[in-house]
Amino acid sequence: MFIDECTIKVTAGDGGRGCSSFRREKYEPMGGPNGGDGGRGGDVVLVGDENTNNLIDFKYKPHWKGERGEHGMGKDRHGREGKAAELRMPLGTIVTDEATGRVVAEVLEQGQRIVLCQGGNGGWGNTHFKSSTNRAPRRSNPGEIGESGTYRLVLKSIADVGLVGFPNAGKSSLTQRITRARPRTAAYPFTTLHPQIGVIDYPETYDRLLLADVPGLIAGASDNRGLGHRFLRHIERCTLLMFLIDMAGVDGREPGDDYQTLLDELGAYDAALLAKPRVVVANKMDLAAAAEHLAAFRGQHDVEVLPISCETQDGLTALKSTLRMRVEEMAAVPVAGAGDVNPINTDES
Ligand SMILES: Nc1nc2c(ncn2[C@@H]2O[C@H](COP(=O)(O)OP(=O)(O)OP(=O)(O)O)[C@@H](O)[C@H]2O)c(=O)[nH]1
Ligand SMILES: [Mg+2]
Repeated sequence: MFIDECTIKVTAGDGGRGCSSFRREKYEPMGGPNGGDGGRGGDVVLVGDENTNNLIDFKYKPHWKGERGEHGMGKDRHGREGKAAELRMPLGTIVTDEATGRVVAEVLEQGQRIVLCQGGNGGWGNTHFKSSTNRAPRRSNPGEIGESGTYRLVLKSIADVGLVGFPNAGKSSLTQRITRARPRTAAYPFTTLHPQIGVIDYPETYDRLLLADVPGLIAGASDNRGLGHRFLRHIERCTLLMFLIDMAGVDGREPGDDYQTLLDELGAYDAALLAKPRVVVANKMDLAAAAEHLAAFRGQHDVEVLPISCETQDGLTALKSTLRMRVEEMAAVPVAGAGDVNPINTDES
């Protein structure tokens, strides 16, 4: 199952208690205070993990706790620090504090560590309280309580190129052809039920692009027809959108209408998607009807169209280099929408 939103409850560990004790040895009367400090409680830490693209772990295990710090002990022994709770999150996870409704963190990079809740400090042992006037303090501090909270997680996958198209247009076939991902393909609509990310390799230059294969869109998706359009969040952060059109009209629709419908549905979800640069790709050019449809399409829409066939693999090399060129062009321009999310601990109201 694919989960891209859920709520978690986390609690960092409390600090350990400070200890109150006195040195006791044979022939050593009046030994001084020697109570150790409590250990710090374990933090709750988010760790970016590129090997997962799913929040399912958190759906089924919504409670996470940092370990309590160990209590201080006699003979000046300090308590051990509590172990942190490490939550391995897919890249692209946005974390909102339910109490304030504010975004507190965004996991973007492999290995990135974000402390979501801090463990409590350990309490002081009674050695800290000795002074010239009180040489036998009995006072020690309790540990601090660890921070806690309820957080909403929303995954918006990170990819350079997002695929947009009707069911059966060949999105997954194309993903199979140009990446190492192996999404299922079949001759019926809605084969793909959740987003999958594939890597397009450019061995000559060691470059790579991430491609997001998402479920198909249909007319009325914004009114929840088909799979709805909620999954479009997974292309929100793409630099470039690739519109894949079944140019042979295998399912009996007009390719030109398909393109318009896709634009309408994207706009209904979020107009910002229409502002993104796009590449229009005509698939299934190996089929007989395709050439004629392509000519008609070019008459209808004033966009550049790249003809390909996933079947014969024609045009795929050209497509790959176009994608790279367009993404690189955009890398020079600041991406709209990037930086909307504040990293943790920034102060702005
Ligand atoms: N003739 C021909 N058939 C193709 C081509 N590309 C894909 N197909 C076929 O079209 C059908 C649908 O392909 P998929 O890749 O599953 O389509 P999809 O867009 O991922 O579909 P959903 O996941 O259902 O949204 C499959 O039967 C493919 O074999 C092509 O270039 N030529
Ligand atoms: Mg598919």
